[in-house]
Amino acid sequence: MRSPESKPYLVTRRLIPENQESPIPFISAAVTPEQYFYRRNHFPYPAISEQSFKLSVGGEILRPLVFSYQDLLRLPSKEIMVVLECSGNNRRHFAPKVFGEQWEGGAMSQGVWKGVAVRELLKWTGLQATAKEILFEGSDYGSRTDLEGEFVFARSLPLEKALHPDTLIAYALNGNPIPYKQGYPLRLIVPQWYAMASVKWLRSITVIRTPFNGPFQANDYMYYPEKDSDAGKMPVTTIHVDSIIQQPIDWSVLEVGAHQIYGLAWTGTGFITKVEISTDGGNHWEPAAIQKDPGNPYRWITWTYTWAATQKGEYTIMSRAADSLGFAQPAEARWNRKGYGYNAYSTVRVKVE
Ligand SMILES: Nc1nc2c(c(=O)[nH]1)N[C@H]1C(S)=C(S)[C@@H](COP(=O)(O)O)O[C@H]1N2
Ligand SMILES: [Mo]
Repeated sequence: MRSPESKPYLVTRRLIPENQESPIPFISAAVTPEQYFYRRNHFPYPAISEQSFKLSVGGEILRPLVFSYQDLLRLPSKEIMVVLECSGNNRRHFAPKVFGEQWEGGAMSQGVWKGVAVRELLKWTGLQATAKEILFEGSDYGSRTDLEGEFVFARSLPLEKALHPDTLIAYALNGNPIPYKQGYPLRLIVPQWYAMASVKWLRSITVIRTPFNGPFQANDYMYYPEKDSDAGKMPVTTIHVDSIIQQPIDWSVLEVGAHQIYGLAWTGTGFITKVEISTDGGNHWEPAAIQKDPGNPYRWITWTYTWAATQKGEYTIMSRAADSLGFAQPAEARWNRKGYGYNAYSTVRVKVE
């Protein structure tokens, strides 16, 4: 284990645009400190101007409106602790290998977001009966390697999810304005969905009557189960039940004796009901003690297990979680061409000597 004085930092996958992981094994707080919050960007950071403090709402509504930052601060608000997880988290572990950022387990962070429910805004604008989806556009843009032209980062939500009382236009994180890299000044927050849905630097909301097919929706963030064809493609939506072993870290050397194995578990479907640990490569499983009544199902919970390591040797430790809707982590994740939704057992190898 690292000495307490050593300071971990983000794990760099790419610098332009910036893609860096949170040092998850060393994150002990429920709220990820700003300097350790993971960063996932498709484009260079957008410039912030006066325009960034205005949010326009248009499309299939009754009264098009522009809300200023100040307007939003005056509307009824909510504060929710939410885990944001990139759908490419742990992509690195897919076999056969897939293209894309080779994330390990740190494309994930947690914080308390404060803002106004989308449905609260729409009370002011009204909604036409033709409304099918709501489109959320960011302020960042750029080119892609697979398509001609320039694109803005934009995504839509089905009406039910957009109108869920916990789908927020956030203006604060952990009691402060949202950090620039996390979407300042306004960000959509979509609890329970992988974080591509939580559009940063939000500039406009458009209610639409036909399915949105921008590239971050129709090309990316689709599960393609086949290697050579698009057959069976399905949109990436809710977070798959998952857990991670924070300590011991992979390839640790431990002394004979008792050790705490601990980590996190989370899900986008219901809440965590069980975490189990194996210290023999998945043959036998024992329940871990899980954090009870975390208060909300959108955050991760912590768990811990006391391991009596009485024998010298090499061990493969695994964790697996299950949730209240009956989902459980599989031994092997479902392979898909773009490498989304990985949630197989978390594994670390240690040596006891
Ligand atoms: N405007 C905008 N919003 C965005 C993205 C982006 O590139 N641009 N990336 C998305 C993806 S894929 C993820 S995983 C999260 C990352 O959020 P973070 O950088 O605050 O950790 O933001 C989402 N929202
Ligand atoms: Mo992501």
